[in-house]
Amino acid sequence: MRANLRETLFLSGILLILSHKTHGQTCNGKCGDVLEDCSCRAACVTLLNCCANYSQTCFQVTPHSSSMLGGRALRIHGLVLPPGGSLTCRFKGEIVRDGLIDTQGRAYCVAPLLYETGWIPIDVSTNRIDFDRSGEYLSVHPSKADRAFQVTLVNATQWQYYGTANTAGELTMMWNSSLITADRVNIELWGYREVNRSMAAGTSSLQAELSFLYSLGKNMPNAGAFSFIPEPKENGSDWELGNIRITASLTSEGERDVEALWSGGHVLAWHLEQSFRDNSAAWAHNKCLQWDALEKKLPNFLNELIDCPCTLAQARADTGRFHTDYSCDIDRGSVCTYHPGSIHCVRAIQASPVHGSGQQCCYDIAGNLVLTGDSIGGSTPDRAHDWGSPPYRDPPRVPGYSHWLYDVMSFYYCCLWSDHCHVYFSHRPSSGCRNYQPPRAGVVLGDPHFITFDGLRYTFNGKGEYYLVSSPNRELSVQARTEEVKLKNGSLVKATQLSAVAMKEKASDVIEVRRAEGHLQVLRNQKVLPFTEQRWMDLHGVFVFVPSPQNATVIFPSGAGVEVRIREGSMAVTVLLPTEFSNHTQGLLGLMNSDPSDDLTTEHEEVISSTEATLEEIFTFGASWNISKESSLFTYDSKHLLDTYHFPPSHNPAFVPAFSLPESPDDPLLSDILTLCFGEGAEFCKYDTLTTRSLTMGSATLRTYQSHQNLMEGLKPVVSCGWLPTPKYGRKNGTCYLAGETLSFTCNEGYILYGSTERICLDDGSWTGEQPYCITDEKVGFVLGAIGFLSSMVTMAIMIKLHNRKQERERKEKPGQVVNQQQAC
Ligand SMILES: *[C@@H]1O[C@H](CO)[C@@H](O)[C@H](O)[C@H]1NC(C)=O
Ligand SMILES: *[C@@H]1O[C@H](CO)[C@@H](O)[C@H](O)[C@H]1NC(C)=O
Ligand SMILES: *[C@@H]1O[C@H](CO)[C@@H](O)[C@H](O)[C@H]1NC(C)=O
Ligand SMILES: *[C@@H]1O[C@H](CO)[C@@H](O)[C@H](O)[C@H]1NC(C)=O
Ligand SMILES: *[C@@H]1O[C@H](CO)[C@@H](O)[C@H](O)[C@H]1NC(C)=O
Ligand SMILES: *[C@@H]1O[C@H](CO)[C@@H](O)[C@H](O)[C@H]1NC(C)=O
Ligand SMILES: *[C@@H]1O[C@H](CO)[C@@H](O)[C@H](O)[C@H]1NC(C)=O
Ligand SMILES: *[C@@H]1O[C@H](CO)[C@@H](O)[C@H](O)[C@H]1NC(C)=O
Ligand SMILES: *[C@@H]1O[C@H](CO)[C@@H](O)[C@H](O)[C@H]1NC(C)=O
Ligand SMILES: *[C@@H]1O[C@H](CO)[C@@H](O)[C@H](O)[C@H]1NC(C)=O
Ligand SMILES: [Ca+2]
Repeated sequence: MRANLRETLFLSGILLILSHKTHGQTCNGKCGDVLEDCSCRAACVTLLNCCANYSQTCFQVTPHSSSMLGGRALRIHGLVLPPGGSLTCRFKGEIVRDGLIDTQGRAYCVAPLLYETGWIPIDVSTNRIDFDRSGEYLSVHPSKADRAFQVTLVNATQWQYYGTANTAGELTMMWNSSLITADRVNIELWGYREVNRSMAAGTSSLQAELSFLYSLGKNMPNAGAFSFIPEPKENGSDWELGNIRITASLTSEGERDVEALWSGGHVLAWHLEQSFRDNSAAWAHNKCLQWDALEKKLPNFLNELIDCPCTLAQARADTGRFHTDYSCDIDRGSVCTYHPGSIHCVRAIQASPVHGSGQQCCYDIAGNLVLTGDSIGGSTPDRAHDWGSPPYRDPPRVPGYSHWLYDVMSFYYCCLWSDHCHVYFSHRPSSGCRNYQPPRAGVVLGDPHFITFDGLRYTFNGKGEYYLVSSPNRELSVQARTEEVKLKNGSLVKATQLSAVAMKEKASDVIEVRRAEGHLQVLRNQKVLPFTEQRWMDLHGVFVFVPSPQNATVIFPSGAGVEVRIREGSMAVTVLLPTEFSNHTQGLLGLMNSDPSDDLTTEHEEVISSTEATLEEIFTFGASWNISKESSLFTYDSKHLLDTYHFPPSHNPAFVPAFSLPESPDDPLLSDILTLCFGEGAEFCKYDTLTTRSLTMGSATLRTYQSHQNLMEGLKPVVSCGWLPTPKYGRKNGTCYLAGETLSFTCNEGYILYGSTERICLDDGSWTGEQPYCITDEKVGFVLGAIGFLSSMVTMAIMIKLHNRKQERERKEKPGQVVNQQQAC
């Protein structure tokens, strides 16, 4: 806040004297800060108040991202050095490495090997002493790094199964030889493991370690391809997971943090010991049993996980908590190698708080959750979240690798190299969806129309900056800025539209998404983020996903998600909040409590009746939610923004909108409006067409409204009665466990069914009937013969009762949700 205030004072000063001269203070060690009389923030460039050597001191790098494995040379802008000059790079203030200078004097730092993702600070020195320049680069999950820089393992199946029955021969890898500026290269194997390191005071903790193991080839031609016949290695299973690395041959074997290309992480089947090659199934089974024993000792992480959405529609709509699992993505043709029978999978975005575990949810073509109880393609939870989790670095939170170690290796042991998948599934059962509650959504669209979390619709045309959602209790704030609508011919209208949203949760980075020339611009802590190399960013206390210049999703640890879209230049914002926010929201999107009547509660806690509110009263309500200057999360990086939003009151009292639109019968637009705007949302469409005098805008509003309706449709709660097993020696018809569904059961020939042949899932979340059992004629006969008819029937009845009671108890612990609507499977 101090810096903000100082900036304000300073900015007022600078604008008064219109001084554009540079200032004496330097940005050494201060990049991103605002100083007494000048600024070292990126915004200083447009505000013309940069400190003297800002552009030399605070540098950008190209490329701006690298796999967390490192090896990529990052060019430092604004720095040219004499050949033979000195260049030292320091990452995160602790990893010091020599930089590179090319023949033209351009300076580079090579991204180091890290076990974390996110923006990594770089300081640079040209005299080995003063690190007086700084910048940052984005370290990304290895599987999200630029594929062009990867060593490709040709025929992945052959690599994965090498040494198992019928898989042998030569292995081949390929790379783009022009990315290594050398005629000859070294090809190395690196292995990953997590080792127990003792710490101070007798404690110990696991540490991630990616280490050089041995070279597959030294001084080989940089031909872009390399083939070899792998040898089994003694004690190969000390390192079962790893990567290939290719470097220029001049670098010494295993030298760290040099320019290099890496392959993807993979299971090192081809490097395992002779006993694996002799009988891989037996070897794998043994490993699977060892893993089984280990899992039984490790803490239970399953009860910490969030339940999966019941339907594909819910999973795709709940973007604040679930995100596409790219290994099974309907938008990329549903190639689901590990999940046969599924067409789309999502992962819970946040790792679970204590264990850093992950949830995965896969859906079949009918949109139903696929469960491991029914199918090998079922959704499986992960002890370690594939994407890692803050603060990363320490197992099991290392992105990618921890997951491979805890969840993927064992899948190879139990499911792929041997036939004991039931062991794997016993520790990684699919989640049901009985405890899943869809989030609530509120939206702002068009010339701004609001639909609150409880579904109240209204239009508020204030000009200024307002709280869309404020939740003091959960420390979430989402602020919105509106600006006057400008017609094509340049004249302004007495109506406004959304132009930016800024948000923050707890101590997270501040994220702003704003309109810039028809697309979206995303800022993190007052600086524009580039999305040219990466669509996803792990930031501090927040994730940002920008799949296109028209769409951005901001995701907070609480599960709150903010979707920003731009269509025909018109911005819309959807805020999704999990039900934990109930009773804890205020602002323009209302008090979320399933009661629309109190949504027009002003900042002064005055409730305006939503049924009788006049447009003027709604305007007063909206104005009351103007933000306080101290709490503003916006970036004011132009004179226009300073003059329009920073200096004047947050709610501009001089701007009075037209409260009603003249819908005159001789308006030439009228007949087109009547054809365009019909059905639900027609009123928004009409309003916006008339205010903007543009059918395109009206149509954009209508489409955005329809998208919101589709979202609400997808988010409708559904009732699940929970999974029912297939009776042993029998069959179950159906794999959908939602209200209204019927499951039928039959027994194999020679068996008799006890219990219900049909069970129906009721709206209250319970199944009708009794769980069926299949029992042989002989067994019945044998039991009868041995103990006598009566007592055996009693025994059996008791057994069935006990079993049912146990199931009943489990179900009671996981009650079904409130019935709202049924979803056909
Ligand atoms: C910035 O200016 C200060 C003082 O003029 C100087 O000491 C420092 O070396 C400069 N830094 C760079 C990167 O040019
Ligand atoms: C991949 O390797 C497997 C096993 O060696 C082999 O059967 C298959 O033909 C190979 N596929 C290709 C495309 O080379
Ligand atoms: C190899 O990399 C160079 C330099 O980046 C690039 O121009 C070329 O297109 C790449 N070739 C292939 C086959 O990807
Ligand atoms: C690490 O060491 C500690 C104490 O030495 C031990 O209790 C713990 O089980 C070890 N963890 C692993 C994964 O080996
Ligand atoms: C393999 O492991 C055994 C027992 O741990 C050890 O004695 C031997 O030196 C190891 N061999 C190699 C090549 O690491
Ligand atoms: C712009 O167009 C609107 C309606 O189409 C009209 O009312 C207004 O006068 C025009 N303004 C200018 C400056 O031409
Ligand atoms: C962007 O948003 C639009 C409008 O909601 C949607 O139709 C489109 O699929 C989104 N695109 C991406 C890449 O998410
Ligand atoms: C919200 O508050 C109301 C009244 O105080 C209370 O009845 C209701 O149970 C609360 N809902 C939740 C989800 O906390
Ligand atoms: C703006 O917000 C303040 C509280 O932050 C409130 O006192 C003031 O009345 C609001 N302005 C208007 C015009 O409602
Ligand atoms: C399973 O149920 C479906 C519809 O409920 C029915 O059409 C089908 O015949 C049943 N299959 C068997 C094997 O009973
Ligand atoms: Ca309400």
